[in-house]
Amino acid sequence: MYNLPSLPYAYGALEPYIEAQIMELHHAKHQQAYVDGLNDALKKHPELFEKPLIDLLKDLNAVPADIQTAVRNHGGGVYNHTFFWNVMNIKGGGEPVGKSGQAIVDVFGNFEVFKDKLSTAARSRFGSGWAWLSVDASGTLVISSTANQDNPISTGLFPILGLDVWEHAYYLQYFNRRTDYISAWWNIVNWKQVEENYLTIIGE
Ligand code: MN3
Repeated sequence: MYNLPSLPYAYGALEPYIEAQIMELHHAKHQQAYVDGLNDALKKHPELFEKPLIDLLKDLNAVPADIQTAVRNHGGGVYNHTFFWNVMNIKGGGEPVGKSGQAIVDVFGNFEVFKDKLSTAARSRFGSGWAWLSVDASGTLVISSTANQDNPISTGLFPILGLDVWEHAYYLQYFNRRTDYISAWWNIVNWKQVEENYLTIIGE
């Protein structure tokens, strides 16, 4: 059975950029609901509890048809949120570091261009979803966005940074102003974690 993973910091740790109340609801209620939904689905095929969640998401077609949508939505919700908590830190912000920082400059020209492109992907995601920076099969960085709780891993990409643009992630503080939330979020991007994610994926 899956349990709610603990948040790597206190609910108020990302203030003033993300208020404690949002973080508490987002973690204790929303992510918990995804955990519960995933457990309910996997109970029908308990052998799948043995498989790492990321492996289920990598190959959703291999998941039994009767729970495929539930694993996609709830499993994605569990995985994405744990990923999201880790790519944020109040000591973050500024510019990307290390090899991933260099790769961002190499692929996008400079940090400002990259920031603008990822922000646009986040802003223009219609309805609920995510914006991502991923490594593709050739090792190149790509920006994308997904609907709902879909993760790029299901389409052969390996995410190193992700931004939740569901209204539950910002509405209590930013109301309808998703753009303001996105701008604020750049102040708490944990570039050290992005670098760790990148090095793991490229095998260094
Ligand atoms: Mn969320």
